[in-house]
Amino acid sequence: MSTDAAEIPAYRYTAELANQIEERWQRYWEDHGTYHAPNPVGALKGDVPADKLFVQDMFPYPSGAGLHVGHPLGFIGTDVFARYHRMNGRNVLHTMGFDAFGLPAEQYAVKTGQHPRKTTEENINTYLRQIRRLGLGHDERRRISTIDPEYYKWTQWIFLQIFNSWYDVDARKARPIAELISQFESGERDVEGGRKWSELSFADQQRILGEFRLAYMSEAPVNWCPGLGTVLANEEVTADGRSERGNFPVFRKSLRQWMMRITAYSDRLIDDLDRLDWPDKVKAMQRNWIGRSHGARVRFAVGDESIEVFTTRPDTLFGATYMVLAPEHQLVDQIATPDRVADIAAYRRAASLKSELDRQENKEKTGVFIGAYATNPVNGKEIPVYIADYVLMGYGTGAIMAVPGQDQRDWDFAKKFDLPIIRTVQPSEGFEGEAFTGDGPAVNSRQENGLSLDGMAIDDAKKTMIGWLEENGHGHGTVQFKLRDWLFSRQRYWGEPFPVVYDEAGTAIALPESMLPIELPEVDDYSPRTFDPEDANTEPSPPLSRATEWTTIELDLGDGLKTYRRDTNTMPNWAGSCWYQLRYVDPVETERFVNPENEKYWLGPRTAEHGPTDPGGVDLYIGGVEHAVLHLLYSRFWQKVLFDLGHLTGDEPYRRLFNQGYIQAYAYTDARGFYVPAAEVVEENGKFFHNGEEVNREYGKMGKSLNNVVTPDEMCEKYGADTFRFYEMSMGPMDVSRPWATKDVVGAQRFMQRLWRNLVDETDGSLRVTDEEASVEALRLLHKTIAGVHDDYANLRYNTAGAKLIELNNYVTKHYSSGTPRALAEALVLMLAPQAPHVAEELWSKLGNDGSLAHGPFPKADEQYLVEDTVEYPIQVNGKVRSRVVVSASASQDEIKAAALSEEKIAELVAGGEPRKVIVVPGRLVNIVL
Ligand code: ANZ
Repeated sequence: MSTDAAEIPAYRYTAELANQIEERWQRYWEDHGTYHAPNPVGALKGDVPADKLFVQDMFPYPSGAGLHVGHPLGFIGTDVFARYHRMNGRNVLHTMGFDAFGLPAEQYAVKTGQHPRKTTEENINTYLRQIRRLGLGHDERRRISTIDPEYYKWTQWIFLQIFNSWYDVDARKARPIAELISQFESGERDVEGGRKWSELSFADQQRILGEFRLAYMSEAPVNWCPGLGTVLANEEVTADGRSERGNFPVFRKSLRQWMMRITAYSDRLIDDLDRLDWPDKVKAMQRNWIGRSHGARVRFAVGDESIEVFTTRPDTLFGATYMVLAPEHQLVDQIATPDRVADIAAYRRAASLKSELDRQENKEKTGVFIGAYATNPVNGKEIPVYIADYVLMGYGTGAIMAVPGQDQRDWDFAKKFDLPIIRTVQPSEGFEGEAFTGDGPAVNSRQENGLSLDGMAIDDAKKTMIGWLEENGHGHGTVQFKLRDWLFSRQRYWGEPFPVVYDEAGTAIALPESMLPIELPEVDDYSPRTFDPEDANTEPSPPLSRATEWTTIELDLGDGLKTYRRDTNTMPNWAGSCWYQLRYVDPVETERFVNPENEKYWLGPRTAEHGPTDPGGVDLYIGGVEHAVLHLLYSRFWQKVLFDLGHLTGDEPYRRLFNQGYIQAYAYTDARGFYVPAAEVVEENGKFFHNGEEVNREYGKMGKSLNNVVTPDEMCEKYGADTFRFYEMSMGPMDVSRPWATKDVVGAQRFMQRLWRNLVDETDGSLRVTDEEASVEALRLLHKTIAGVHDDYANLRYNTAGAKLIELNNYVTKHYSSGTPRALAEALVLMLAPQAPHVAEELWSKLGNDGSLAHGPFPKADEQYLVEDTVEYPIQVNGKVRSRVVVSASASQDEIKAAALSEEKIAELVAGGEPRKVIVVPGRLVNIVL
C-alpha cells in the first residue's frame, strides 16, 4: 500500500491527527482538573459521593533510562480500571508518585559529583513527560516524591512513632512506650534485677526500653569491605570471601544498627492474609517467608548444664538418639571434653568459611563429636552430642535433637557416624532405607510405667508429648518463625536521615516532632571513605560523616544545652514506599501525615461492601510479583503499627492486589554474540538478518543491555498514545507476560481508523452518524457487547473487552456503510473511552456533547435485548437433518417436542405412527428415532 502523503485523506485518523487530538485533550483535562478526586475535608475538599475507588500503581524508581514500553503496562491497566469506574459515577483516586531515593543516583553522584537530587529530579521530569503523553488520568495534585522534605518529614515522623512504641503481647498490639514506662514506674512490671525504675540511670532505662521498642538498635553482623569502604550484601561477596567488585577482602563485622521489630507482628502478618483479596501465590510466598512452625522447646540435661532444642516433632522424642549443636553455639566450650578441643577448633574454622546457604544444602554430612552426653528426658538414655554445620545458629535455639528415623538429614548423619536409628512412626508397607516423614501410628514410644504415644497419629502424639513435657518441666509447646527483624540502617547518603541524636553515652534520643524534617545536609563527596583493604579493625564511615557541621549538634532537649551526635546512616530504600498510599490521600496536609477523615473515606474498612472481616486498604494495587515479599510485608507492618497506635482506621494497606505480567521482547545476537539493534533486524523465511548477516534470535527482558528497547514515546510518535494503549491492553490477559511486537501495533491502528471512519468522513471531517433506528439485530449485538464489556472492564479483562468492541465495530462497518446510527456510535465511543480516552473524547464532542466523558455516562445494557427470544432447532430423523423449527427461547422440552412433531415435513415422515424416541438437546437440536 502506498503511503504517499497526497493520497491520505485530510481527516484520516493518522498518527499526526491522533497526536493533535491527544495534545488538545491532555491540555483540556489539565485545565479542567478532570481527574481531581475530592476529599471529605481539608485542602482538597469537595463533594464526595459515598461510592469511591482508590487505584494504585507500584510507583516507579525514576531511572535515567526513562520508560520503555514494558513499564506502562500496569499504569495503563490501572488507568483503564480507574476510567471505567469514574465513568460509572465513582469518586476515583488515581495518581502516581516516585520512589526516588536509591543507589543509582548516588553512584552517579560518586562518579560525577553531581548532586543525586539533580539527577533524580531530571529523571522524574522525563517520567512525567512520558506518562503525560500516555494520557493517564492522574490527579496531579496528589503526586508525591519520597525525596521531598515535605514527604520524608512524615517518613521520619512514622519512624518516631515506631521507635516510641512497644508490642504488648497480651493485648496483641503496639502501645506507646510511655505506657510501658508507667508500668515500670508503678511496679506493675518488674525491672530486671529487681531494681527500682527511678533508681536506674537514663542509659540503663533506655537500654531496657530498647529491648521492647519496635525500632531499636542492635549489633548486627554485616559484610564489611574496608577496601571499598562499604558494607556489602551477601550477593556481592564471592565464595572465597572477597568483594565481587574490586576483589578486596571482606570481613564479617558486628555493627550497631537500627532494627525494626517486625517479628512482633509475625502472627498477625500471617493470619491477616486470609482477609486479603490477593493472588494465592503471593500469600503463599509471604507465609513461607514468615515461616511459622508449631512445635516445642525441649531441654536435655548435660551434667549441670542443659541444651534446649526447638523441634517441630516433639512426638519423635523417643527416637532422639544423638544431639547436634551449631558449631558457634556457646555451650560447646562449656560441655566439650578437653580431648576434643583441637578437633572442634578445626571444624569451627572450616564451618566459618561456609555461607548459610551452603550449610543448608543437602551435601555429605560432616561433624565432630564433642565428648559430652545428654540425657533424653523421656527415657533417660545418654546420647552423644555433636557439632555439625547443618544446624544453624540463627534458627530456633541453634541446637537440635536428632531423630534419624524421621528426619532425612539426621538419617544421613547417623549412617555416616554409625549412630542408632529408632523409628517412632510406623512406615508404610515396604518402606525402608531412609527416614520416614509421613504420618502413621507412633511406635517404640512408651515409658515403662508411664507415658505412651504408641498407636497415636502424629498430631495426637505431638499434643500428648507437649502436655507431658510441660507437666514434668522438660519443655513447652511453642511457635517458631523464620522471619527475622528488619535491618533498617544503610551506610548511604541518598536516603532519609534518622530523626535521632546520640548523647555522649551513645544512647539514641528521639528528636522532637517540631524539628522535622531533618534534612539531608550537603556534602562535597558522595563516596564512602575507604581504608587499607586488609585492616579489619576499621569502621564504615558513610558519606554523611563528611558533613562535620551537621553531624555534631548542640541542643537543649529538656536538660540544658548539650552536644549530641547525629546518625550518619540513612534509612533503607523501602522506607518511603511503606506508606505512600496514605500520603496520596492527603498530599498537602501539613498538620498530620493524613487527616483521619480522609483516611477513613479512602482507606477505611467497608464491611457492608466487602464483608465483616474487611481490613480496608487500597481497592486495587497493581504491580510486579517481584515485590511479593519485602515491600508488601514492610508496608503491612507499618500500617499495623500505625493502626494499633490509633492513627488509622484500617489495619491493612492493600485490600486487593493484582500482579500484572511482563512485556518481553526478542533480542538478536550476531556471530560474535553481540546484541544488534533489534529494530533493524528483518525476517525472511523464518530467519533473521541484520545488515544482510544472519543473526540469532533470543527471547527475554526488554532492556538497554539487550539492545531491544522500544519506548512509549516512539509508539506515540508513530501511532498515537490511544493506539499504543489499545494495543498494549489487547496483547493478552493483564496477568500474563507477553512478547512485544511493534509490527502488530498496526492491527490496533487499523481498528481505530475503521472506528473513526464509521463516525467521521475522512475527506471533509463531517459526522457520518444518522438518526436512523438501529435494527433489532444490531441492538441485540450492542447490548450483548455492553453487558460483556462491563464485565470485562470490572474484571481487568481488557483484551476481551477490546475484542468485543472490534466485533461491534465490524458489524457497523458491514451493515451501515452509509452512516452509523447514533445509538451505536455513542455506545462505541463511550465503551472505547477507558482504553483510548483522547479519541473517545474527540468523537464524543463531535457527536455534539459538551465537556468531557471522563465522568460518564457509561452505556447500560438493556435487558430486553439480552434474551435471545427465539431459537431455531434442526430436526433429525434417524440421524439425518430433515427440517427445522423455530420456537420461543423459553419453550419447555415438551413444547419443543410437540412443535417438532407437528412440523409439516416431519409429520409426513412420522405419518401417524408413534416415533420410538424423541430427544431434545436444549438450544441445539431435536432428534427423532423411528
Ligand atoms: C526433631 C525432628 C524430628 C525434627 C523430625 C524434624 C523432623 P522447620 O519446619 O523449618 O521449622 N531444626 C531446628 N533448629 C534448627 C537449626 N537451628 N538448624 C537446623 N535445623 C534445625 O524446621 C524445624 C526442624 O528443623 C526441627 O524439628 C529440627 O529438627 C530442625 F522427624 O527436631 B526437628
